[in-house]
Amino acid sequence: IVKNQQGKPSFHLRPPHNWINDPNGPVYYKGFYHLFYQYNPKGAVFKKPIVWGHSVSRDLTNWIHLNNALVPTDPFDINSCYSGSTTILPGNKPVVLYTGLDANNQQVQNLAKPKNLSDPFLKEWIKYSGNPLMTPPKGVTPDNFRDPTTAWKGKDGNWRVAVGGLRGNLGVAILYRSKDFVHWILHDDPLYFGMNTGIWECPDFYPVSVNSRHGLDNSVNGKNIKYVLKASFQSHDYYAIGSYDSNKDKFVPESKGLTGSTSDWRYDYGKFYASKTFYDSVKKRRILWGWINESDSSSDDIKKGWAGIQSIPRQVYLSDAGRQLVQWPIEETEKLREKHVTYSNKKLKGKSLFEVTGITASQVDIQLSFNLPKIEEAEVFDPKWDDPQTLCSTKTASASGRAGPFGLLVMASQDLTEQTAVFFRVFKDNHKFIVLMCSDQSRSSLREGIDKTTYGAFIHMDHEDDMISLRSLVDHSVVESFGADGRACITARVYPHFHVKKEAHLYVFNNGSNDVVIKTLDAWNMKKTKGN
Ligand code: DQQ
Repeated sequence: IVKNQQGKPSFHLRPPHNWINDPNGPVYYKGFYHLFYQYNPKGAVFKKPIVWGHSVSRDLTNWIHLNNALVPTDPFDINSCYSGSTTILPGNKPVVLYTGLDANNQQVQNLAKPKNLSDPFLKEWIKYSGNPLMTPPKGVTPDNFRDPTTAWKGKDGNWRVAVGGLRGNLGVAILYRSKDFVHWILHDDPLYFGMNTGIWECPDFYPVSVNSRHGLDNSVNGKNIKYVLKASFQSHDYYAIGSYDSNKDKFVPESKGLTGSTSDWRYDYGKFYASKTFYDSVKKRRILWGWINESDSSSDDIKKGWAGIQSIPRQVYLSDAGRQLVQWPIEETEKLREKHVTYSNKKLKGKSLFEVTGITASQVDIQLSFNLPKIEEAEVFDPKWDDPQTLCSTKTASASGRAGPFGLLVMASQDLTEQTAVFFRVFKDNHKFIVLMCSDQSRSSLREGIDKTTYGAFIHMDHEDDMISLRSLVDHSVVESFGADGRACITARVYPHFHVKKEAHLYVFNNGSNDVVIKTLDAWNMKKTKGN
């Protein structure tokens, strides 16, 4: 039997054919979750005109693919409908702000409303006749002005929205204000900016609760709230945590800014771009979606007839210490689990490997917690190591250390000639520990012409943490990994050759000299979802 030869996902969202990229306008409305996305209806490559594809779901896991929601029709968007966001206006009325490529290929911001608010599918959209609402302001070139955020209401009752852009050498979140959602006035200063980052695409700005995992509506006011500003640039989604000065309409980061350096926070240290959050009022949580692009070549994609995946939706909230965000696959993901295997208190001796059998390793959710009995023997961290990705590329899964590497080999062939290693290595740093989390794709496929870059992230552990957890969602060609309960995430794309005809294997390994204890291991087969 030829199994899933194209690496097509079974429980990640994407339409049956063609190219997709950024998630757009996620929203919950009358019983359905909506996700729109950048879509080329004519092929598996990025090519204008781009439209808004549209899928709906009751549970964020099974999807119905609908007709395109926004397609180029008017001078203000005739060359493409680029990214944008939904805002729910008072009276539960969703509206969309999106970027149009106008007749001169200039980037402008447009408004669209549902034709029929009694249709929970929101199938038809009407573009406002007065579009565009915003054109590139002074100092911003016509091709550097795009991707409006969800709007939020200030204390004065007026709306605010941020649009991504480039002004001189500054990546900017350009701020506008409006009383009526139609007339928008440019604010002199941006909400925030970054120096020499290049254009900021797909900004996202939202409040997070300091003392709860519950999400907050974008327009919330009150105490115990911090703000997150995310911008997409240089192929990554960077975020900062800070406060929002609503009088000056400025974001003030509390420590790290948005500079594009290896010390900035990232949602994901692998493939994950142009992401967007929305507030789910039903379950009172904030959900993050990101675009995961292919790592094979464009001619491979044309052969496959599809390219691009939306990530598993992730709940986002502030970590206990409040310094960073934590991400975790939404709880609905657990409903897809079927066949289960489990182990506990299993010792993994130095330089050993064991296979997790009894599940379908190409479609699995696996969760483990590791404990290191002699953690004080870990090697000392060298402060010169500032780039975890580089460190993972030199300290690979086969380079033995004392406390690690240990972790998973996913999408592995039986003879291990093809394997993707997701693993940890622990270092001592004064009285604390630094964990290096890696996803090593260098041996993921015998095929050539695939981007096999290794990814890495640092996780700072407190002395009390004597356990480190790892969860990986493996779905044929996509591996989404969550380290230390979601404090570092790495998403990778893999295209093993063996997968065409044979089943994948899953292993746990310890290549360090010291023993590691698997406190718990749970692995489940994942169901194929509707829409796949
Ligand atoms: N993708 C869209 C733009 C956005 C970019 C075009 C980010 O609106 O800036 O498909 O991936």
